Amino acid sequence: MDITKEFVLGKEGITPEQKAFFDEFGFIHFKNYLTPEQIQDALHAVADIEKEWINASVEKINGIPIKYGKDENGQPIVQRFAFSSLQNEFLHHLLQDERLQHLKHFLGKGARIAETEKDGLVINHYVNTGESNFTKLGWHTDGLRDLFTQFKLNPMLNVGIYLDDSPKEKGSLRIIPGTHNKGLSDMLFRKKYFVDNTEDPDEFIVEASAGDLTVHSGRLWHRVALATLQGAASKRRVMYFPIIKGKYHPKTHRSPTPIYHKFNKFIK
Ligand SMILES: O=C(O)CCC(=O)C(=O)O
Ligand SMILES: [Fe+2]
Repeated sequence: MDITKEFVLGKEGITPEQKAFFDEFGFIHFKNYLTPEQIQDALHAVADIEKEWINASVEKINGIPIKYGKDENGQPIVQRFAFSSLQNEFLHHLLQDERLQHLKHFLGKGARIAETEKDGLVINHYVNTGESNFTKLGWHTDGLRDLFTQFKLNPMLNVGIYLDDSPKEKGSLRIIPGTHNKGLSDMLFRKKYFVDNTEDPDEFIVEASAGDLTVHSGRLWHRVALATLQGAASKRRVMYFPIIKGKYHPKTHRSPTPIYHKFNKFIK
């Protein structure tokens, strides 16, 4: 199959071709999932939450640290949001779209969209400036975090919804296709987690447009490269939510901070 192929996520569900593509690569890209109007509404929702959290100096939501930094104009911004859909009606509503229910099919029976588990709906805001606290993200898999918190690996998907265009000049998501199927020792040791952010000869660059939706397996190796662009031109905002299986682990304001987040503050 051709890894550059892009799909449409229809109301009718996942096609056999889409399922086969995902099973082979551990990844799939759907074009134009959101309308331009929905993108604008989502950006307004993000701005509302941001204003509220900055005013109230919110440090954590349900135990997950909120990452702050400064934008291209030196203004304080939130660079990593967690549990956003619990803070905002529009974002909550966005996650109820019936098309998203079909994505569970990539994981199989018993899968659920996790709004109140893990970090909920995360929004990453990368910008490449001196005062930014989030410009890139080293090689990792998302599923390994469960080993620290639940002492086992659970099947999971991470679904991304793009709010900005993401050409390769903005760094972009880089994946190593097929690594979702390589077994535990590959998942543990293929790369140095988060520290290594160097190009891999086998990496595929996911160049998405605002409104696109991507799905990757929790076992797939991926990174976000540093943008070659600077300032406002490098701005990249993507929402992520997990689809998971296994025991229900909802979080509350009493939830402790998982250890892997203590390392996250070193990541710029
Ligand atoms: O921003 C992205 O596209 C990827 C983010 C990511 O890999 C993560 O938050 O685990
Ligand atoms: Fe990730």
